[in-house]
Amino acid sequence: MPRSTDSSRSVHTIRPVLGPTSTNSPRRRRRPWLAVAAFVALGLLLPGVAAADFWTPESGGSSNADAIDNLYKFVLVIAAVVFFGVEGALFYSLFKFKARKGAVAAQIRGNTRLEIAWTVGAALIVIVIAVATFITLPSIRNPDNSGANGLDLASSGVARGVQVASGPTQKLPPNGKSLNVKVNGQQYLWRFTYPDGDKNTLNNPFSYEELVVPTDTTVTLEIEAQDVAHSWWIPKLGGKFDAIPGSTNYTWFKVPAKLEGKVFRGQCAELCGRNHANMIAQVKAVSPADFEAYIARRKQDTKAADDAAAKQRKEVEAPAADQPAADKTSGPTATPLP
Ligand SMILES: [Cu+2]
Repeated sequence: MPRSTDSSRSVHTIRPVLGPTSTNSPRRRRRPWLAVAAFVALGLLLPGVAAADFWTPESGGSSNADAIDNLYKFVLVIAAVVFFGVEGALFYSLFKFKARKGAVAAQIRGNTRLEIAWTVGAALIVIVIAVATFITLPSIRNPDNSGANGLDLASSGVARGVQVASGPTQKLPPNGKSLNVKVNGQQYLWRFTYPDGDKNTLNNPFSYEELVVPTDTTVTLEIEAQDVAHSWWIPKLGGKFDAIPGSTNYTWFKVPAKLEGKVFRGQCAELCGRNHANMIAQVKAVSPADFEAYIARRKQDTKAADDAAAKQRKEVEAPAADQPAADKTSGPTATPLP
């Protein structure tokens, strides 16, 4: 029977491997080291292959996102050194001091110098990470001034006078000027209200889902929600910010001029209901001139829609006022009640 032939052959092929002489062959002893070497090589290769976005936060759209990413990379390198150091020592000891059957383990008790060394070493690592974090934090939290090629926030134009200082929690650029956009999370979309330079906030241009911003311009965001908790997150432009009803969160970003035309995608990062997965958001970076044209177009569109609505209302109301006689003489309303 073919089955018995197979099994007898497999027994013959397994036996030499399990035999006492085979475990001592240099080829088999080298294998664990090969596995460790392959593991280390894979660990070193992966960051390059997967790029930074796998190991560290996405970045590239704004300097504060880059600063967050750099901080993560810094900590990652330290963590990698510690990880490979500890794992390397562990595997080295495992194989180097592997005891054979019947061997009696040496009884070792403490090593004061070694214990002090790894306590001080760990404390030093924490201090280095803390210092690096506190040095980097201002560039993450404090908005930068707009660049020379950004939207002219001080002069005339659609978005003139757009800086808003709305309290101690909102950080403004050193020159106090930013393009301040209100971000409102609602089940299940984002509404963006742009400044328009006048005091009437009811006629401000707005958009849904896509926020259009000028490049090289500091954009500050006031993040709110009108129903449940949402979370604003465009990964390439910085960290997440909760959008909470009754509370305002602030963040900022500045898209470099070279990224004109780029669209940064994100989506609500807080489970906010059954349509949460569709609550997408994107930020489109355009040139300052295109931004002004966009705002002008939004205003025009809103005005056209308002005018059309007013006209429609007039048309709906008009027949009742124009044809009172016709209604009395014919139709169901003319029939007298019994
Ligand atoms: Cu949401």
